[in-house]
Amino acid sequence: MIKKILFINTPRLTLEQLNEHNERSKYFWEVYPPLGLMYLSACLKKEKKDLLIDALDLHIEGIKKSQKNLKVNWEEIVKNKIEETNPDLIGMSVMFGASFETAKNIGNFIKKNFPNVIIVSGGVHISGLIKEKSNDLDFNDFVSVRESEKHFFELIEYLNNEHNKVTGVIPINDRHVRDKMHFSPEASIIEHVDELPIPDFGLVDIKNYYKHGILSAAQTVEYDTPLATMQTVRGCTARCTFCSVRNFNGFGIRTHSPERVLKEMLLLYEKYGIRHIDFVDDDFTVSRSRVIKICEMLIDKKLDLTWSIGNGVRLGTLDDEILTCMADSGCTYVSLGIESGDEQMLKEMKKPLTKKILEKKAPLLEKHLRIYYRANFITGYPGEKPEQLAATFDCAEKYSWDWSLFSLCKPLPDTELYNKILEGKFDDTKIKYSKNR
Ligand code: B12
Ligand code: SF4
Repeated sequence: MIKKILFINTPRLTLEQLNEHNERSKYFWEVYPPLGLMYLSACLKKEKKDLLIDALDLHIEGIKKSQKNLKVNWEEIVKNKIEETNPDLIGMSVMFGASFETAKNIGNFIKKNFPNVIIVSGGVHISGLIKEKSNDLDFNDFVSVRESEKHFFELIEYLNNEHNKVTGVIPINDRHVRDKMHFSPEASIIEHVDELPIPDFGLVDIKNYYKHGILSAAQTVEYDTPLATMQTVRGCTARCTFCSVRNFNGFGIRTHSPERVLKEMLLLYEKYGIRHIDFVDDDFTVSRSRVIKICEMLIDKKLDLTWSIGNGVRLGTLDDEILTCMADSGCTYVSLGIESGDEQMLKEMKKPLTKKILEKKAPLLEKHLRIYYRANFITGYPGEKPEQLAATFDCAEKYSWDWSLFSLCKPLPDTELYNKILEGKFDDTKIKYSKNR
């Protein structure tokens, strides 16, 4: 019987980084509240009033210790929390390749020391690994794939013998499985996202996250600004080969209504004292009228609140009116997925961008200087030639982005690029790919 659940957000930081204790580590970390876990918690709390839910955000707990110059030891933090909360089930969020090794070590530690606790993982990275049927997932009893509000809820009901059908969950062993036929691996998509409850922002001490680090939009707000994130769109119109969004969120695109967006923002503002919200959406500007309505409602409210789009906006969706409206309503920062300055490379990446769009839209940014623009570029995409890389650097210089960020291409599990590499469709004999970055 599941009466107590402990959620664990696995850290992206290594012990080496955290135990360095240098001056930089005092304020330089990125601290994103665990939004996915907040959604799961809200769904359960709405329907299952007797369930006790607690959370351990190991990412921020590690940072807090490091900031006090204390040695960080994941196992010690996890052990103390399990002894304090005595959970029947632990739900781990494994979103990044960078957190996978730590997740695995913690999972194995729990399995060994608390063998009665059921371990369930979910999140983008672990969802991407499931097809590979690797023993690396053995620390789990179950893995829930993709968006999991419905899957996790069904699993809890299953474990409590309330029904016999679970979608989107893969049993890793049969310890708690009555019949394998009860499980179907296909993920179910939540079509009408406004039906989802508002995330349980109180699951962690969200009010105080800003005291330990920043969001990527930090250069546009004071360091003492209380911060939070929101997701208002699920999915993306594009299908870039290196990105996991299409395979993870499915082909459609689902947006929250402007009214729901405002309601969530007001809750963060009024109840939790948040003064800057970063939208982690993959396609925030997919609907022009939706964005304009959100901005107008914010302007009407006259809040002491700024906001940003820290993940990535499609340049082609921007125009004078939308940028004016965004800036007037408090937008301070926009991150843009440019990726390459070479037409052929953009085509290969299936990026929804052409040189024509770049030439037409990039100069707009110079007119809207109240917003800080970060352009994201990918270097080292398989097959990229030196002259194509040079075109990317030219593009970074040519337009007036405030910050050009260059990343090395890292094929992520279950993306088109990764799958092509596995199928041997690239000559990658000279490249060493890592699953764990
Ligand atoms: C915000 C964000 C960040 C933040 C940090 C976020 C954080 N919490 O720590 C920052 C800006 C720091 C960041 C950095 C990077 N990011 Co990032 N980021 C995101 C982004 C845009 C939003 C995450 C989010 O809040 N989603 C919203 C919540 C609601 O969704 P969710 O967490 O997935 O949760 C749902 C499910 O996954 C599941 N679930 C989650 N946890 C659990 C737990 C259990 C028990 C269960 C059952 C289910 C479950 O249920 C939830 C509800 O449906 C995602 C893209 C995306 N759309 O998700 C990329 C994404 C996670 N990032 C990605 C990448 C690649 C990076 C970088 C490597 C980029 C780079 N080149 O540097 C770096 C990481 C650097 C490092 N090594 O540390 C990839 C990860 C893919 C992968 N397999 O690793 C993503 C998916 C982007 C993409 N399109 O490919 N990122
Ligand atoms: S536009 Fe951005 S979020 Fe959409 S598929 Fe491409 S990289 Fe992913």
